[in-house]
Amino acid sequence: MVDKFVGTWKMISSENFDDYMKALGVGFATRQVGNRTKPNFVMSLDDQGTISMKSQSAFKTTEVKFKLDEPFDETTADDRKTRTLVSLDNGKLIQKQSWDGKETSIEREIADGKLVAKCVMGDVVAVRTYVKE
Ligand code: DKA
Repeated sequence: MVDKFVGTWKMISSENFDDYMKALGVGFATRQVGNRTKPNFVMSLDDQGTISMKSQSAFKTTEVKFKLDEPFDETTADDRKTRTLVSLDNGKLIQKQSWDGKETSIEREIADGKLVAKCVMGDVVAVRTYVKE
């Protein structure tokens, strides 16, 4: 089921990301870089069921390795230290990050051959779209 997400994806659009970063508490300087950066999202899956998700850019490369439904510690690109859980729900890959009593989710789905990442923090939603390289 996660196979459809595997590959290298290049970001082509990003909507409302500045507001999403503000809602996360990201400072001005990092937001400026975050708004300018067009990362690649690289996902792989090994035969033990371990998933690797990388966000690669000139600004920063981050990688997490995990199994579905098994919580793990993550350090995000903006340096939050989160407890993270990734699960599959109706074909969507849902990444939930919790830190300091807050929670955000990144819901990824494949729509029309594109990978769409919906980033939700409270009532703020950003949508980032990727195409396969
Ligand atoms: C995505 O495009 C979602 C990325 C979420 C990053 C949140 C913090 C970034 C701060 C520079 O896959």
